[in-house]
Amino acid sequence: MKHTESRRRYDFKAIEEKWQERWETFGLFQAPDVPRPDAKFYMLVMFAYPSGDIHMGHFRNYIIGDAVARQQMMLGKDVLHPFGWDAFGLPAERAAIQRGIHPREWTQGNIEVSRKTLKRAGISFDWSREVNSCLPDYYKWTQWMFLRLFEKGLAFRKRGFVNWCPEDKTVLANEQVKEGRCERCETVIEKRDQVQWYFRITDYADRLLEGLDRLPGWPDNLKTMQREWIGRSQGVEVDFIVEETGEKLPIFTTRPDTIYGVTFMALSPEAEIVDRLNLESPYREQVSEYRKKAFARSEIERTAGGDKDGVFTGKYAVNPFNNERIPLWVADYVLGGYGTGAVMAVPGHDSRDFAFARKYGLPIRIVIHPDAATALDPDDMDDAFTALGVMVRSGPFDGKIGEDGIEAVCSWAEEKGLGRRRVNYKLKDWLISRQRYWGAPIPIIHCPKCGPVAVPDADLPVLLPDVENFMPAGRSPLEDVPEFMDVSCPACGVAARRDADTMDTFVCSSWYFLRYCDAHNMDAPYDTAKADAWMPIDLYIGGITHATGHLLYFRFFTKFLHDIDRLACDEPDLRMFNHGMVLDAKGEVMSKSKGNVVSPTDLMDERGVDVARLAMFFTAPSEKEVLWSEEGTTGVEKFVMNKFLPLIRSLRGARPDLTRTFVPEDLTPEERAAYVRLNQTVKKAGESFAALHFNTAIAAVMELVRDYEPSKIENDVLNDQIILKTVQLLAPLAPHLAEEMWEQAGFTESVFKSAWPVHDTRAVVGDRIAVPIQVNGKLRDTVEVASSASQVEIEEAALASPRVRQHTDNREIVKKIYIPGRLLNIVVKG
Ligand code: ANZ
Ligand code: ZN
Repeated sequence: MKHTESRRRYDFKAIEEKWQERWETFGLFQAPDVPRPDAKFYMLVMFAYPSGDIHMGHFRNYIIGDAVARQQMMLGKDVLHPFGWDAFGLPAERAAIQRGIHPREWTQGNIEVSRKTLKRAGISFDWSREVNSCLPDYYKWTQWMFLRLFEKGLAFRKRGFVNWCPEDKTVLANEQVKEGRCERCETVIEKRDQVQWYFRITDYADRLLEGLDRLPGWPDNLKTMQREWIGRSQGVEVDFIVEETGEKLPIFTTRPDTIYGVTFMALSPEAEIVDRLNLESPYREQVSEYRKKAFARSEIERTAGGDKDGVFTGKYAVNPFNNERIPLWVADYVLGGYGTGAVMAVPGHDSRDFAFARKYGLPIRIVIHPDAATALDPDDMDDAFTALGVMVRSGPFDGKIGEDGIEAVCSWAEEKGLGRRRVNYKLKDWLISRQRYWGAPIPIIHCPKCGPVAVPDADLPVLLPDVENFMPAGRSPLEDVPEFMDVSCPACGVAARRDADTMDTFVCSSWYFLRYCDAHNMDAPYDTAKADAWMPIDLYIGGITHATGHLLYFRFFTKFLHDIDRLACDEPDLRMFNHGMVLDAKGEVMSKSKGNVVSPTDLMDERGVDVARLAMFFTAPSEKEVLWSEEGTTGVEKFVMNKFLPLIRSLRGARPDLTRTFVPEDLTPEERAAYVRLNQTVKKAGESFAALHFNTAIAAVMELVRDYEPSKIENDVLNDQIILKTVQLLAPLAPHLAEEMWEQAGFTESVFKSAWPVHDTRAVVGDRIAVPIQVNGKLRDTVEVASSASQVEIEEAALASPRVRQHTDNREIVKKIYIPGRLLNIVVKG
């Protein structure tokens, strides 16, 4: 009962509406066209699939970005904090099909609902820059991007085995296949041989790798995932020779030092050379049977541990190093899309080859010994010896060790024309065409005379026609729309057909962050000067699920646009933050498909936006998962009602002086303690915000407020500072309440125009002080020492700091200048 009463004490609805209206009227979140140099902050959150109203997971993601954006405003930055809709693509289309309405209608409806909820939550988005990827004024430029890539040969068509989702009836990029299943509907993927459009992201593989080394603000696990996905591996291609036909059969190996240990070769079922081996009965039938079976298996099944199988072809090839006859097998542990799709099998030194050889009774030959003193016997082994070692039974290479052996074999292969050094990547070119309706049409016209011809820029956008039937049918529904399909060739004028496919939505999301910089440009995707002024992104918040998809693609686009002089930076984002998931009370990830979503709207209706926000922030640091339960809100709500809001009544109405600092002599011992406490809290909150650990900022402020006793503080300025700085520190987290209190305190401008509190470094931390340490006049670190510490002790503490030592080690210290309690400057020579 008491609870309900206390809740009535503040009319959150009225306060929220009042401030949201004012923010809008004053354009508080409207970013300038071009920010002041050195004072910009680009705060980006991943834009949303409009697949329904937003749920707790989105809510959490967006309030984190909001807190950062608002704090950056208080830090004096010009902030760009935009939002938009990733409106094309499978999820929207699938949901629309389930409900039997047009994807456009369904998408638009969801956008309206979600936008309202986000506004309701008080997120400081600059709505004047809202983008929507399914509108022609946006996808016109997605098509423009395609054409620029096409001009440079980076958008191209090729035939090959592609991932096919039988449920969605479309091809998928490698990045959209998770453990052999469609990422969206979890159907097992099939392989189909088809002509599709690709972006040549592999041309950028090395730069995408190298760039990671220049991204200290990216989490290590994310960088590792990208490195492994790109999967650079250095080796050599050696040409084996097919015995009967003399055809070259190149293999890729990272272990050329084992080449004298080859006892069979394994070809992937996809390898075209199998068709040219002139197989004889019964091998022909067996191989054909086996290949059919293999095509039906997913890549994950083929490469997982466990039984490896294959079939003998009845044919042989020759090892060019020793002219040995090597039997040719087809085995599906060899993948069609990697290296040359053929492997020289060395059972003695490769585990998969070892298992295969044991199964089919093929010889195992040891050609590497762990060291000169230890010999291996295949009969005693139950797995291959895979480490580097000493080459044996390897002709002229006997005795070569490890990397030297590898180098020697590579050089020999190149000198004798038997092969060439090669770098391979796991990364594949990005398959971007989709046989689906709901996407940006590919701006290409197929002419019987000229081949694929680009739609001229002046004819963009190629509008997506309204169709009755958008059901996926294994080919693009656009093929059945003659008004769309039948055109004349832009180059020669003869009757031609449009490309019927649409682009993967990940193409739309590869450049949206640039459109935000100049969202209404009618003549270009964005103005380069404006984009250069805002880019790179200072902080990007989104899910780790995009690690090897979107987060690679947007780096690729950035590098490409940099290369064609459309962008100065070549990495889009300085700092990446992957927020934790929101789980339901049972520990399951909240998601629409699981039907366990909790709506933030209900919570906001019941307890107010700011309590909802504070409760979410308070549960966990931003990178951690959150087990959401509404009970957690009660404690925060009590704090707001009983402690935070009433603070304003203790203001003394002294002329607010927030920058005034105090020296101990100004204050009574009790005040001194309170002053220290205040500054500790300010410092702690600043650090917590930097780490996006808003839970600890809230905890620190709660303690400050709990221990605040107005009766012990005579100094009016100090008293008011404690209250007003508390309001400021919580402002980015509970913005409506903070504004209201700030106004009640007599300020006429928004609290977000006030300066974020800075702590007084001289203020004691308990009985400790923080002393800034300079080397040659440059600030290198701050050390904490007892306030009574002597100069010698402070010097010792300074020289123990690794950040200071970086600048003093191996240099002569010529003098130390100490201003008691304020500063130590170490002067070095050399
Ligand atoms: C002979 C050999 C001997 C190998 C040995 C390894 C150890 P990464 O590092 O992933 O690039 N390989 C080559 N193409 C393949 C394909 N299409 N499908 C499956 N396996 C393939 O691995 C390169 C190694 O994987 C190559 O080196 C090859 O086996 C195999 F003691 O060649 B190795
Ligand atoms: Zn033509």
